Amino acid sequence: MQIPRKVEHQQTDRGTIPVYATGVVDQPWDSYSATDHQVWSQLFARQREVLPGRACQEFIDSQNALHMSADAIPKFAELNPILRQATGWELVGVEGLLPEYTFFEHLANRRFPVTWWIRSPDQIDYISEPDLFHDLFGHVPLLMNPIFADYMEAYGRGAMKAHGIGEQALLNLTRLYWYTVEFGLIRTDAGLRIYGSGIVSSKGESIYSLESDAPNRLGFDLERIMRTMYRIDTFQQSYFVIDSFEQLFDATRPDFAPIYQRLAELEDFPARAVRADDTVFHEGTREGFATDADA
Ligand code: HBI
Ligand code: FE
Repeated sequence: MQIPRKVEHQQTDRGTIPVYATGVVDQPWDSYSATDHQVWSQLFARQREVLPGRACQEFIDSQNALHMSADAIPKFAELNPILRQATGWELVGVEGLLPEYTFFEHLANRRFPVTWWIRSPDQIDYISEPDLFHDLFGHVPLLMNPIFADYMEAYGRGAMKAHGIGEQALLNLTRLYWYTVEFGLIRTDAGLRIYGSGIVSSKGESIYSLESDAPNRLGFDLERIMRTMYRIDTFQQSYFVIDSFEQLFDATRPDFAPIYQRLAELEDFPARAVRADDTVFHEGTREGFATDADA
């Protein structure tokens, strides 16, 4: 099998320049080095240490149902039959970040793009783009949950339409993805839990998102989220909390066009804002457990 390209952002002295891939590739599982498997194993074990009691139970159960383990990088060909059986989703290998429309089109067809390469040991604690660990460990498990799986397809369909409407509509939807799929929290009888992929694939943010008193934790509100900016280079300054995956899926039912029109006339909110009509959760338990997000 030909080994696909490793398409990464370019690091220049003027910062990171994104480089996009578009094709679908087979996972070159036999080409993974011992170091690749070791990076997976170390990240998997570290996250599975901090997530029980922090990640929602559906996430943990789904990862187990996919037989993911610290032993080795999972094989897409072994995950796909389980995933297809559960919700009709499947993984497709990609070389790196996809152009937005390409990405949305995959989601709309129940295909999740998973980067085939894994970060190098010196990127263990942070990598600016989605690698195999972020995608496979973080995004794939919840695709086993039927309601969340429906939400992801509905999101993809909505995002494809937003792409045709214009920049502001697309920005509104990208924020929705960011504050739910990537950095969402969910209420449970036992308290707030994590379901966002960007959080579950980061040890620091798995702890910070639930326990620090620095960030806001606000009740899910579609239009509030669509108006809220975000930063990609620090822990989140605000998290949005859903009551259930049903609530998330129901939010995608209405036609978004009138919402985009209304929001286009209104100002955006900084990531740190708390508004008078926000529902605020007071769950942070570690006083002053801040990070550079407060810098
Ligand atoms: N490409 N491979 C890949 N993975 C992503 O998560 C991704 C992408 N392209 C665009 C994109 N995400 C964003 O549009 C979404 O996060 C909204
Ligand atoms: Fe992601």
